[in-house]
Amino acid sequence: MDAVQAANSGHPGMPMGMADVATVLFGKFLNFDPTDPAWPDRDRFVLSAGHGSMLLYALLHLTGYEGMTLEELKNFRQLGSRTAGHPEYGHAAGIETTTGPLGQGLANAVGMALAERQLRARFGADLVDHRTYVIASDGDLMEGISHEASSFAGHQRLSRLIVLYDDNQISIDGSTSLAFSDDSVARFAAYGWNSVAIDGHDPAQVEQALRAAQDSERPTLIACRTVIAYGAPTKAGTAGAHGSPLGADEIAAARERLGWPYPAFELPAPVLDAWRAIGRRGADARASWQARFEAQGPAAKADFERAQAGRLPEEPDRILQEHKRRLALEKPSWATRKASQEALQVLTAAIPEMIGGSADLTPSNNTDTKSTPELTPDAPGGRYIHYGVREHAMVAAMSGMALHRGVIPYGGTFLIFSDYCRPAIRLAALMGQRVVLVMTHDSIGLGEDGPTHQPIEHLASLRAMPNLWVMRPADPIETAECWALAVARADGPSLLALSRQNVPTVRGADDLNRCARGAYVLAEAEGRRRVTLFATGTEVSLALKARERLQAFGVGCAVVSMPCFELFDQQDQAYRAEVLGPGVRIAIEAASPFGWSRYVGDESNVVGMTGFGASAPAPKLYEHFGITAERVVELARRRLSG
Ligand SMILES: Cc1ncc(C[n+]2csc(CCOP(=O)(O)OP(=O)(O)O)c2C)c(N)n1
Repeated sequence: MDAVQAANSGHPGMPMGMADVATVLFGKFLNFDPTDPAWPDRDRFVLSAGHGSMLLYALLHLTGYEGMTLEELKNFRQLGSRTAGHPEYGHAAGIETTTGPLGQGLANAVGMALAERQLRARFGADLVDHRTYVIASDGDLMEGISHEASSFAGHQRLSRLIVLYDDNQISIDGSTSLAFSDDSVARFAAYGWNSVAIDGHDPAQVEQALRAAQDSERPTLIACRTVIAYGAPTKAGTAGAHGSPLGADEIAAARERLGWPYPAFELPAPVLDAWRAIGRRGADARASWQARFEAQGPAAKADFERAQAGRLPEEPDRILQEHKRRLALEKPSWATRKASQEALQVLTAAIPEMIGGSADLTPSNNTDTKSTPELTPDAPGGRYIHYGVREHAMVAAMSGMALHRGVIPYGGTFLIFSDYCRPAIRLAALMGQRVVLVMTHDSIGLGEDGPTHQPIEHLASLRAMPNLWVMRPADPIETAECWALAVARADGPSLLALSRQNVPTVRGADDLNRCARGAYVLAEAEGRRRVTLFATGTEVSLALKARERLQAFGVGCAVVSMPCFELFDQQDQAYRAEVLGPGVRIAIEAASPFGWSRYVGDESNVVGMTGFGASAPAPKLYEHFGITAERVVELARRRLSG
């Protein structure tokens, strides 16, 4: 309450209401060591009710995390402090994830618990034997993603997942009864969870419930009935304590009521000593883990360390080199989704950390391979996850898996359904996590399923997201290259937009990863370059056709394949100028022209889609919407003469 008051902003209610629960959890259960916050076998703690961040900062300070000084607590929510409003991953040691948008943390935790179990099966319980704890609030449970994530966790029987639900019956608008009358305990029981209700202010009940959770064969929900802003004389139990400072008078009265005579930010030695002792509690566990680790054979040790560090057994470009050479010889006409599966066959065989999955579109996304057997409760070491029709939880769980370390998650759905998981994609980008999204059926080219399934603005809107690589490869070779880039990328998510319809192989043999620069001249002009055609994905072969015709008219025309705007924008000025070239520039992409103007000047220079698609076979749709070589040629000639 003092830190929130000092910041004159923040949420005092939840930290005060859940302090009792957190004390039991940190004091008696959570396995952690502040001197080694990244110890791989630590228990994970996710504060899904991220607005209550001051609770976490206080706990990190009390238990002795080096960077979390009293100064940081005094600078809560200030520029440059470690104590951001919502605890973002990477801001301070001891913070496992960010959970600004309610429900995300809970779904991240599901991924962490899944990663833990997969790694336990792979490396053995000597090295991997921890739990994932979550504090979640009413808001977390109201959000739709909590259903997807918890239903999935129940199905997967993630028994090491333990959620402490802050059942304080208050949210921002007032009593939760305004909008929420679920029986949450029954709801989670119906998901197949071990689900109980307790008094969150009774430490004995908290301890007993946590004890029972340790042995459960199911995930556990402990609904902790608490009072928001416990101890504040007039604001406790009210929405007024949720998200505003309590005020000086209320704080003084709360001190009196709680029998806390010390001034703000002063911690009496016996209290601090007791907490620091809690912080030291995990040192022995970590030391015995270290001893078990040292006792492993050299190969197992190296493998474990490599997986934890996110280092690959070999550069993906090298892993795929032979595959690319073969493609260049055979020149298959595959859909890029099929090309993706072929690249995945090679990658997943070589990289045991890769864990695939799909939100119930496996036969469409082509995300399974010979090396990825199903991951189920009975086959926990599997490498393929049937996420069910749960796109949002899938991507959030993948972020949790990536944050856990040790696995590299990829997962598929249709590109159109990026709308259903966009918040989780955004957090993967914000947190810089290696998550690979396999998004097939990437344009009107999907055909008969029609406009509800045809992405239009999706590429543009995803390209607008910072730190997300949106890649739309043109052919099997580019698809392999984009996969290599996505898997090698350790500091952020990548999205592969892949086609349902076949495309010819347009690239030749090349040991270089040409997609790495985002765009490159695929076919240079014969004679002076007067026109440059820019295209991505399935429209690259169309651009090549248009180029042939223009060249036949004697117009020097180059085709630039542009699989990734983000990577191209990072290139130096000279390279960009060389690729962009002189003269007329036209872009071709069966999607919204939004965003292309920075390369081709004006959206009227884009052959694309301006409205929604339609239901018909793909070739008919391309013709109907005028995405044809003829139209490109016509536009180029108009621009040349204008
Ligand atoms: C997706 C999302 N929507 C809205 C918000 C804004 N918000 C923050 S906390 C909160 C609800 C607060 O109620 P509860 O979760 O019960 O927390 P408590 O009041 O108990 O602290 C809301 C709507 C948010 N953080 N994320």
